[in-house]
Amino acid sequence: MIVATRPHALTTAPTHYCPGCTHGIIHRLVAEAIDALGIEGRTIGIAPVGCSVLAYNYFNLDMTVAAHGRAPAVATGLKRANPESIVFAYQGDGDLASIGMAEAVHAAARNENITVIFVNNAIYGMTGGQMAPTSLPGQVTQTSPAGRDELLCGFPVKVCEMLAQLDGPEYIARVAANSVKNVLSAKKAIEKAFRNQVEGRGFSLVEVLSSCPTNWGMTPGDALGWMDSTMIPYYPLGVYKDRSAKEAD
Ligand SMILES: Cc1ncc(C[n+]2csc(CCOP(=O)(O)OP(=O)(O)O)c2C)c(N)n1
Ligand code: SF4
Repeated sequence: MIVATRPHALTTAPTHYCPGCTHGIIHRLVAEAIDALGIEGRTIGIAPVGCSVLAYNYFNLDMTVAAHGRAPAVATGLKRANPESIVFAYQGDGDLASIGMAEAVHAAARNENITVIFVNNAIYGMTGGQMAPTSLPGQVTQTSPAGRDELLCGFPVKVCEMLAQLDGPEYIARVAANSVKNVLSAKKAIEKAFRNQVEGRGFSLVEVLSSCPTNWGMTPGDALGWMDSTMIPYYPLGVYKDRSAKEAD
């Protein structure tokens, strides 16, 4: 009996991700959503800068790449020019919440009919572990060796809480990729974010809390535990905005 198989929307290429990195799980969840909705033939993905820049090698889809942070702007153009296509941006927290903040906020405010998968690992992974806008208070990074000092560096940006204040977006949710239970919830949220686009409902963003054991300086197991003990309490999981649920009330 087959209990699990590779989603068709993933290629067979071995990934370059570090052991214990949850980018791979998140790729799988995106591919499973695309398989489930039967949209592989019309889906276009946008790879970011950051560790997932090679996502175009792993998705069995039409893929393109955007300059740092610009994926929601590229997605807007692709979707408006090809309304039948299903367009998603896959972005890290350095990419989306730092240099790309304006693009993300305005795409949400415009309620562009696109899907954004926002992978928050609280650090700049690819470039060697610098502090990100999402690094936690007190978090040790290469550029905050004594821990993030909010008086000096400001407070972390809570993207879901911020975007949910806008009238524009259809669906904003935060999930995590650190346990079986959380991965199953993440799967549902990601599928909903794609289904919303198929149904023409508008902008959907799923923030997925993700691990970076390499730059956090932890074993893969400890990294998943740190997400439970420290990251999730600061970034509570849940649905922050869901217009379809409101309509059903
Ligand atoms: C305009 C610009 N500035 C800076 C960089 C360097 N850069 C590449 S990846 C990256 C950090 C990416 O971090 P994140 O988006 O959190 O993704 P992760 O690698 O953690 O998955 C930076 C600063 C760049 N490529 N382009
Ligand atoms: S550096 Fe961090 S985010 Fe990048 S692949 Fe390794 S564990 Fe994943």
